[in-house]
Amino acid sequence: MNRVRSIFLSDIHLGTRACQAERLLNFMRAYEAEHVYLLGDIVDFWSLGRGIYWPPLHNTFVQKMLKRARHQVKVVFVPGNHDEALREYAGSSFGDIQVLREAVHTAADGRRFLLIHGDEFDQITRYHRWVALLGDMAYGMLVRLNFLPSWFRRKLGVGGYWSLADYAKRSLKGALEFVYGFEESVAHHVRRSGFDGVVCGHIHSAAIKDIGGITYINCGDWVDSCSAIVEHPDGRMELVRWQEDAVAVEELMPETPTADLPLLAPVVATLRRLDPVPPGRASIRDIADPGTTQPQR
Ligand SMILES: [Mn+2]
Repeated sequence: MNRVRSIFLSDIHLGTRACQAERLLNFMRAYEAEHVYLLGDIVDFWSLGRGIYWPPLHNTFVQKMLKRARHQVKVVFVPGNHDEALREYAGSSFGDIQVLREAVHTAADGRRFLLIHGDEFDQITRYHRWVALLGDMAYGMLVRLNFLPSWFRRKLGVGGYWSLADYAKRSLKGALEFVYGFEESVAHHVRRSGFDGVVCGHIHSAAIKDIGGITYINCGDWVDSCSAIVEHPDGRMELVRWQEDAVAVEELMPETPTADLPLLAPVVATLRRLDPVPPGRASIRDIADPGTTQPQR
């Protein structure tokens, strides 16, 4: 058992099949802390809205959090965009879990951190919510169902070769630009607000780095990278990548979804126009079943 001062988690996406609840529970078993911060997208209501998926392990995580909160651990929950329905409960609490729109954490070394989910700094989810929602479904479809691209190309009468691998490679540059832009705008905001640093989530890209004198920290996610931030008793922050073997999977599938949303939106629109699909094929509504969707940011 590792004793740390704080644990920071985000983007767990309970309620989706992609959520790595078992690994998360193993991680939580290994760490004891005075503070636990849940920084958004803990429960994926977007996915649950398309159908309920709630296995026992997801329930176990919630129960464990409530139990820790009852036993003198300060548990704070800052809702994200996938659990934004809970933002209206900011200021109240679930059991002993405090719900806040944003929080401030003073580290053992005196540094003051702003704690947010971060979607307000994502230009796409902020200004084009419908694109984000459609992209959320489209991403899952494209990742899981390889037959789709060739199928809709055939329907459209467009020739040529299209592969997911090419698509992922082409979008990698866009993904990097997206991550960079997000980190910069978060750091800019935090600097102006007078904090020493920020702990956030949302983009599923874990990091601890200095951006122009600001300590930028991102918790990552529990969908594929399985990462968390811990604060040691002396205030030192550490990025924990739980089970390094997950890295290979990350490399296969770059974390690009939000950056690709403008590209995916017409795809979804096209698929919708073509629905109902030929007999024997799943309809778009079946395809969008939460069981087959990869949650994103
Ligand atoms: Mn998010």
